[in-house]
Amino acid sequence: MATEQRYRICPFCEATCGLELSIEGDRVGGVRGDDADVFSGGFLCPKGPAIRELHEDPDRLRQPLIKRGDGHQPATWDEAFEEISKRLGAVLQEHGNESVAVYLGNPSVHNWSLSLYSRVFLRALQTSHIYSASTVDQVPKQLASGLMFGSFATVPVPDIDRTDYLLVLGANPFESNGSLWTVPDFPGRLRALRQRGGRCTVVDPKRTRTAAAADRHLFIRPGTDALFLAAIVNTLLAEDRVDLGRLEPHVTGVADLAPAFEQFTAEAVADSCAIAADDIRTVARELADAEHAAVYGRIGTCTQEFGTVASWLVDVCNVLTGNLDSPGGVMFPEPAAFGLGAKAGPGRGVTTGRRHSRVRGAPEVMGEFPCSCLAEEIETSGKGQIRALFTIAGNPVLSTPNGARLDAALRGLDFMVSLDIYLNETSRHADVILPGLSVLETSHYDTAFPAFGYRNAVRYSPPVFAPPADRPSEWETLLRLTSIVSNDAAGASIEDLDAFVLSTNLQRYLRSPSKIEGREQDEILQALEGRRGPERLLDLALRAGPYGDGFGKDPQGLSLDKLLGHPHGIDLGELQSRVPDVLRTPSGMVELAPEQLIADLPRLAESIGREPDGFRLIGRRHLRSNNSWMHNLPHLTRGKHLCTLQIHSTDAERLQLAHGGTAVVSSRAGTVEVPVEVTDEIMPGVVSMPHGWGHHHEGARLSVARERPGANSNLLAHEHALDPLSGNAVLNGIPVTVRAA
Ligand SMILES: Nc1nc2c(c(=O)[nH]1)N[C@H]1C(S)=C(S)[C@@H](COP(=O)(O)OP(=O)(O)OC[C@H]3O[C@@H](n4cnc5c(=O)[nH]c(N)nc54)[C@H](O)[C@@H]3O)O[C@H]1N2
Ligand SMILES: Nc1nc2c(c(=O)[nH]1)N[C@H]1C(S)=C(S)[C@@H](COP(=O)(O)OP(=O)(O)OC[C@H]3O[C@@H](n4cnc5c(=O)[nH]c(N)nc54)[C@H](O)[C@@H]3O)O[C@H]1N2
Ligand code: SF4
Ligand SMILES: [Mo]
Repeated sequence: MATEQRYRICPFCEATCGLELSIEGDRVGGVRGDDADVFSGGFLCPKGPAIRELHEDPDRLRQPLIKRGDGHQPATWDEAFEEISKRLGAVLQEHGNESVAVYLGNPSVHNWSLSLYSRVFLRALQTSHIYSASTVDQVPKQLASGLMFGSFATVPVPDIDRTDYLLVLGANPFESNGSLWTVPDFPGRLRALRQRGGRCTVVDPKRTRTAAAADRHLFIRPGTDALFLAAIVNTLLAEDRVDLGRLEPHVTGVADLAPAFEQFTAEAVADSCAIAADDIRTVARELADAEHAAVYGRIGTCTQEFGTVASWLVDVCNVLTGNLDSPGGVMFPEPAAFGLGAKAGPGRGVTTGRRHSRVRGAPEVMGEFPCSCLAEEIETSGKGQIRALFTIAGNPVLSTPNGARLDAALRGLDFMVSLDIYLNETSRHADVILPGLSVLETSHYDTAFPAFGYRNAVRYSPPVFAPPADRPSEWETLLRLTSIVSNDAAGASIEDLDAFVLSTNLQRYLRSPSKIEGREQDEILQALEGRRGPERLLDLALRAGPYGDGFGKDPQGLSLDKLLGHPHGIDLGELQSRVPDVLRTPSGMVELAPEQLIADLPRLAESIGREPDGFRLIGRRHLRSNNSWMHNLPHLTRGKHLCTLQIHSTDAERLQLAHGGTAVVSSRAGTVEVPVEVTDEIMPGVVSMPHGWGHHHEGARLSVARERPGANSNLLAHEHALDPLSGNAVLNGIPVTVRAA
């Protein structure tokens, strides 16, 4: 049979590698990295080729399921929507929209059908009960960026190919392949950095593969990055090493820093961080002295008690050393579509706390409540109690704190719908499960990640296989749900609703600075004819966007037609300086000392000298695993079991824990049993366990994963341990006790 080469951007992680698939008829022969991809250049990790196993996985759902009695039975799409219409309709009628909640999971950002159309569904639903994986992840960084730069989506990334000094805290891109930083082949780029004479320092309680490849690794006590960075800021100020460079006229708040950071000397924080004062000062001096330096922090700095302050201080260091928005420093990528839009003067900035959660009064951030509040909002009766839940590509039973409590709470719902491709720990509670298409049956465009790219580029993948005729794309599913929750008796068709979505998108471009500002709506609509769904929104966004053809204004510019002629993507060049245009703060400047963040420093100061009792638990990632949901793919699951408790040999010896034996780990939230892995790569006093495991639940359909279920580390995370500013869960630095089973 003839083999045909097809190209598909990998949807599994933020590196967004281009894959080359050999297609033999209706089967995938092989998968390799696409050497010609303008952005990833052939790089891939073991999860990329697993796209074939995902496509073929017999457990992957291919038709809706409805829960009847104890089990889930296959149903037609019409039956499934009818069931939702009937049962959700009853909940809405009796308890109102405020009784319906939505939880959005991580793949909803990697799947453009979901990312573009779940917004439409949420708008129609009009509930404040919105939860997502963002509050077990990156909200602290988005909040800090929002306060400094004026938009939650404006996060600078290291310009790694031009930097001389990279400081990495709480990230392990050798395993994760980067996050809030789209950087395929981080290992190769780090090697190149060092070969051209640059240096890299990694701060992490574990000597990770990233740390081992760096020039210097500093062990840090979990949860103390904000103190470490505060001492760097203190040193830069005290030693007069501040130089804002080109950014000088665009920064406000510098003078507020000195009094706020006076007490955070290297000496004051050294014991708390378990890093020598001299080492802290050395890092500060290296940052200041490097021609081009970049500081980057991720999961380890976000999912902790001081996540927002730590995330803020990362960029304070970048600004004070003249490295923000400067080549070789940290820069703001400019995506070809779905970006911020052109500048219209100072912006509105960001606000939080416009609402507070019903049960514990947690402030809304980015329109969401912390996902740690979900269980109590379901359990606690009263007006606004959650009676119905939609999960969209999420598995909160395994991914969020105190999964056991949530697991039990989900049983108490009147009605639940999961948009998911598996019957798993979370979706087993759903009354109706609506599956998406196979990744190979959908087109792909990354709506979010180009805003974090190490370089500007634009890429689109058409579907590899035609989807089965009777199966909707997820955007169509979401529009049908939109119609149901809108109580649209007339039954607007998908095409009508989609036309409405297009029109709202179009109005924004026509009314604000863009390549089509002030143009005639009909002229643009006519030019977009022939496409529907996400493709039509993309064509509009590309053409009205910064590199677009402006519908005739700039014939060389981008359009979807043009992009279709470039299966390996189009490179849009190195990152460019974008301040002040990228700023949306009320002052129109970089706000270096936002009041809300300065006000959190006394809480940080109180943590100095707090002695840890017992162990601190941290998380980790593995190349062959992806959060909770790729454990059913045989190639990724073979070999050494990944779900172990890593512990230093001196600690293991003291506790008489043998390598391969079983440890009992307890926190104030719960207890798990997990196999022991003794390693000197981890800091004494710290233990590490990956998340996303615990696939033993009855009623799930994960035949491979349940063979080696592992233990759920989130049974140890407490739903009340949060960073109060962002509502993000504390998943690293959890106090635990450890003993032999
Ligand atoms: N202890 C601890 N907990 C953590 C973390 C940690 O570091 N430590 N990390 C956190 C982070 S960063 C994240 S992002 C969260 C993730 O949290 P979640 O997003 O809640 O969990 P995932 O494991 O990503 O689950 C994704 C779900 O989407 C489904 N899915 C996959 N592809 C598709 C698709 O195309 N369509 C649909 N409809 N469904 C799909 C999968 O079957 C699965 O049910 O976990 C968090 N939890
Ligand atoms: N293979 C794989 N890749 C993934 C994922 C996956 O599950 N598997 N998940 C994806 C997702 S959703 C995300 S958000 C990204 C996350 O991407 P990364 O942020 O790179 O995530 P991790 O690999 O967990 O790295 C976090 C590091 O923080 C360290 N750490 C823990 N506590 C602290 C602390 O208090 N201070 C400091 N300085 N360090 C600490 C840990 O030891 C670990 O090395 O990865 C993405 N990529
Ligand atoms: S690093 Fe791996 S999972 Fe991430 S995009 Fe590339 S191939 Fe896919
Ligand atoms: Mo994440």
